[in-house]
Amino acid sequence: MTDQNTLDSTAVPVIEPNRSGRLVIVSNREPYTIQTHGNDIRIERMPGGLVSALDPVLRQRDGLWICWEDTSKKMVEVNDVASDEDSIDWDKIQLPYQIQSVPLTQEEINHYYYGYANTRLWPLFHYFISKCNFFEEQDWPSYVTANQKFADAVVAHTGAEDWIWVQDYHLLLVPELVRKQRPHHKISLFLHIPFPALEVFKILPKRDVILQGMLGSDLIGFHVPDYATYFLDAVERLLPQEDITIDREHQRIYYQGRGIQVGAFPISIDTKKIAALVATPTLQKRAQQLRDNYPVKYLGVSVDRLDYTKGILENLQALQLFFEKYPEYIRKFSFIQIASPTRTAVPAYQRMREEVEQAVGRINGLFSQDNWVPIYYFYRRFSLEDVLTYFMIADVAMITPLRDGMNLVAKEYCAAKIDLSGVLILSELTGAAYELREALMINPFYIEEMADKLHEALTLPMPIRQAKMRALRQTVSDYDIHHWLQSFMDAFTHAVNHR
Ligand code: ADQ
Repeated sequence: MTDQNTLDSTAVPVIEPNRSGRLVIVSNREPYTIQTHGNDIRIERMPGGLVSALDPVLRQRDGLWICWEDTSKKMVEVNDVASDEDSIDWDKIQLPYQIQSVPLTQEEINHYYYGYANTRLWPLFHYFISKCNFFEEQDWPSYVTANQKFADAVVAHTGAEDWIWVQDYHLLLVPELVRKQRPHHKISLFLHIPFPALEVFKILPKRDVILQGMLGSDLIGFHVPDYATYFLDAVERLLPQEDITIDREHQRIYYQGRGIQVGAFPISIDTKKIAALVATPTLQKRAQQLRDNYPVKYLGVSVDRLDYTKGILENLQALQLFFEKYPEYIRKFSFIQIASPTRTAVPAYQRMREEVEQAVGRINGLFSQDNWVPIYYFYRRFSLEDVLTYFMIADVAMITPLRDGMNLVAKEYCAAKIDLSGVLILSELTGAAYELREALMINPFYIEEMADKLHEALTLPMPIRQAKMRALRQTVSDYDIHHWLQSFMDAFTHAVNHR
């Protein structure tokens, strides 16, 4: 049995050692999958910043992760080689810390996860009101039931000394549902997506129940100060005034005899790990070889989940306009779009995949010449090393979400540019735009500006390019994932001590 990620466990001593009690993460998704290839069993850590930040802490502190997936039984076939499930000795599989799964029925998964979470909260919180499905009556009861099951699991497996940290929009009711059963538990919540402005949040049916659910926490964290402000606005305007006092200056809410702290904690990446990886001879060589495959002077890149919030279609429109407006870049510039499959059971995502693939076909049909194509499109998940190799060879990254809580890809691109050579074009509608000020900012709804910014990026003199990238790299180095974790846990401790 191979544990793919044991090396990482040495990386980060984060939380100060004298805080007693376990860290308990409660999230929809599991931290690990178990992959089988013939008789070889691999424990593979799920990709993404959250797991890579929290995993070492949970290992060190013998933590607990409560999640929906049944990690111990999940079978994934690798390289299309089927495994014989009966031949696997499950008792021999040792996960690095306790993982407690919450059993949900298929019906609950359909309505809680695909329904309420992903066709109501996700589109609404990203300002896609027309994509919200408010008509499926079963979605809300399933969201409540699933949240109750998670809360019951928390109550069953934790004590008053533990630090319970609920993650994201799938579980907004869990803090209050735990608090009702365990009034003295230490509970926090972090929202990974934007919290929308009042006029948009108001649209959500059951908005008061959602707010009350969140207010079961001692600390509620958002990526950027504006989201925290919008949350305070919603609490102030949508809950009965006699129950609530708000101290705007200190971002505290007094509700049901408790103080609740609200704050901004911009999530980030493991900058050191990325910088170390891209400096290895293996990745340097791979990058060189990869670059030779693209017979152009300049390369652009974007890496996104294939989600309508990411602005992939708008970026493709901008690229079409770019080749129309600046034909001198024909045969000189190609763009690599890496898109990972996501929520493939949701119709809006299926439609979007078709639209993206049509747009790529249209642009390539219009402009391709001999052995040159304007857009290379990959629809699959890549390893972190592969993603980094593309960042290393790209002169420009175009990160163009129509709305994004943070956006880690923008930060990863900067971390990978150790030679300071790249230019980051970034949507001002991302959380990352609050921090990555030296990026070339674009409004993803303004296609012509995007095309012009791409031209500007490709013609930016090298000293300016380097100065911008140096400043961007300083930011992602100073405020990395460990800083995020430390500042959140410090605020959590403070909030508990000042209830
Ligand atoms: P996401 O919407 O998933 O996260 P993002 O922050 O960009 O968005 O993170 C995506 C991660 O997946 C990155 O690490 C990226 O490298 C990786 N990735 C994307 N496509 C990939 C592919 N084809 N192959 C391999 N890896 C791929 C949510 C919120 C964000 C917030 C994060 C963290 O929507 O706003 O930044 O959570 O809080």
